[in-house]
Amino acid sequence: MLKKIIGIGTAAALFFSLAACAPTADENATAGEQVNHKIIGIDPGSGIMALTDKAIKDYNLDDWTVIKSSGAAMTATLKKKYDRKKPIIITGWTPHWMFSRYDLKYLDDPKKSYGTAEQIHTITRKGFGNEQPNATKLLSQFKWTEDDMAEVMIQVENGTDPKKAAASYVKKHRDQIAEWTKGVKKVKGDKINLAYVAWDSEIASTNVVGKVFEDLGYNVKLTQVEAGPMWTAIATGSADASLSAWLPNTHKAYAAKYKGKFDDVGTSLTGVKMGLVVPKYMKNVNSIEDLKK
Ligand code: PBE
Repeated sequence: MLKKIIGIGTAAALFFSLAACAPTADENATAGEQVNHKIIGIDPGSGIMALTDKAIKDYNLDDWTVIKSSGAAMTATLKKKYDRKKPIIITGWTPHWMFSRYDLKYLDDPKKSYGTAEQIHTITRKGFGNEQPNATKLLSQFKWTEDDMAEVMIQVENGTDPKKAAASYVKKHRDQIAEWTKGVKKVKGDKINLAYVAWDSEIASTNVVGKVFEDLGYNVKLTQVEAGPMWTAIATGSADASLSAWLPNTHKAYAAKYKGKFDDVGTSLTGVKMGLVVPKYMKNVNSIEDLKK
């Protein structure tokens, strides 16, 4: 009788130790096995999704799938996984607040699928520069750094309304705003329509520049659209300007499609980056090459 009880106990112990082993065995799995060969992507029209499809071809990652979602859904999934130290691979870009909130790393991209030097450009519809040289002056003088943008992005991520975060940035950086508005005159209700995509980086820039325009007396409209419609809006003239153009790589296809139908009036941020991103606790993967294993 006693032996039987011990027997059951042993079986139960074995069962539980096997169950406890499962995550350990998981740690020895390849990154592909750990995440079911799935990359958590963002909105399908974004450049990073097109570049990720290209990376899948460049690296022969035939058995991988890129999940379409949105910037917000992707960061929500990242939070869920990160909090439990679970494996995850996302499409990521810098500047983004996620790099200050979490310990993340870019996977090396030896084949340069995601390009090399990239900048955020300001574009306007054709003819806007002649019609509204004053507004265009501000648009082309708008320049800031990754740290500047992060100030706004982190506030928004912490729950501050983007308009309020932008206003507090403008209040705090008077010298910088003086540079952007050098030679720009005050107006009385001139209209400007800025089209943007709801990526955290562009929510920040568009709200800040919108606030500066407002303080100059402009009647500002911020129009939130998807990436494709954003480019179409500028090309067809239904929006005046956008601060959301990532060039030369990310939005290459859009810029080619609408060649001659928009004006590139300046670069607001340089040294931006894009690629596949994982938490640093995923020690078994450092390069996109490793995803083939
Ligand atoms: N992004 C952020 C955009 C540009 C800005 C990298 C998500 C894109 O992929 O189109």
